[in-house]
Amino acid sequence: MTRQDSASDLVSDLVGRARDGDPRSVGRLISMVEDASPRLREVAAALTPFTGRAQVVGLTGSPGVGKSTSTSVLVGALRKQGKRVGVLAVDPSSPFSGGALLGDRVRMQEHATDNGVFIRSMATRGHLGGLSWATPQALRVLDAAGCDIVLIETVGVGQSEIEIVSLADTTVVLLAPGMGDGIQAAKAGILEVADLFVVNKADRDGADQTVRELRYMLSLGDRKGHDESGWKTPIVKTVAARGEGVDELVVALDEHRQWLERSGERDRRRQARAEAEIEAIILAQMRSRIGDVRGSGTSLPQVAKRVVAGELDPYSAADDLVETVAHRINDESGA
Ligand SMILES: Nc1nc2c(ncn2[C@@H]2O[C@H](COP(=O)(O)OP(=O)(O)OP(=O)(O)O)[C@@H](O)[C@H]2O)c(=O)[nH]1
Ligand SMILES: [Mg+2]
Repeated sequence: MTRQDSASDLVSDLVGRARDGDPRSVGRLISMVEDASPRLREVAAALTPFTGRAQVVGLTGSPGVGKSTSTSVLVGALRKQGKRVGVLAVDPSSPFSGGALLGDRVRMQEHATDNGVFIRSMATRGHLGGLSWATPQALRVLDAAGCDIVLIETVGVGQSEIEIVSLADTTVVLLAPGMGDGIQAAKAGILEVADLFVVNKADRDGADQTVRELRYMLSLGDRKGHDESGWKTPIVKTVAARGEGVDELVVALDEHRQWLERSGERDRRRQARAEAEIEAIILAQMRSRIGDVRGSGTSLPQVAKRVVAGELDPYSAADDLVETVAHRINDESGA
């Protein structure tokens, strides 16, 4: 047996065991994609036939709004229905969350021994290739492992969160009363991406006020792909800390899943997701090859010299280099 054979056996073995629900195999596969293992391509190829089943749900909102608490009670409610659940907690790069992750782990402890739940945190910092690249791969692992639903928790309302949220079939935006969240959300464009709002901490004063503000803002917005295709963004009030409103949230998530299928919106979103993913892979490949092009004795210094000498314009020079890069990628994938 060649080394190549035993490597592919390992991957298909892992995929097989992950599909049987073995948490260690799921963990190893996610590590392989996270670390950009040399077998990444093989892993992706082995997983692909088993993907496309899971409903991917993104939960986002300001720090401390109750995402982890909500995720945890959601997991409990979904497990009661016999669903297999994956959780990706995206470790935020924001300094706010210093101790939060530990808290999350403690909270998630009650699910840690449950074989129908896979929980994984992913770091945004110092990540090879960046999170936008690793998260879809990790999602694919959980999807292939037979998760009916995968919850992705991300902090904040910034650009990178919106990026991650764009991986989801269903995007849940959490707000809490009195945090000025509504206005912030509108500013960050999060109103447009939300399929469902949760006003958590409804045990506090001002929850109804937040719901009203939100309704008002939703009524103003021209929200593409939502209203016109028949989805009316629900607002669910919860007290996640006491598990209140979670059943309503589960119902709303399921209604959105059904609507996605019925309206064709799910396929549209997944198409867009796949396009973005392929694009990201291409760009990453190009970028690494540009590194080669920059090396001494390669084409960049040479063409730059010709630009300086006035023999070549920089656009033509760039065209030449892009062609060189493309050739190298071709050669490599053909090899
Ligand atoms: N009063 C009240 N407190 C809550 C509720 N839900 C969560 N909390 C509390 O709010 C705090 C933050 O909750 P988390 O679930 O960690 O919030 P998070 O959004 O995951 O926080 P980060 O991950 O740090 O952004 C914790 O102390 C929770 O116990 C609720 O419904 N009511
Ligand atoms: Mg959290």
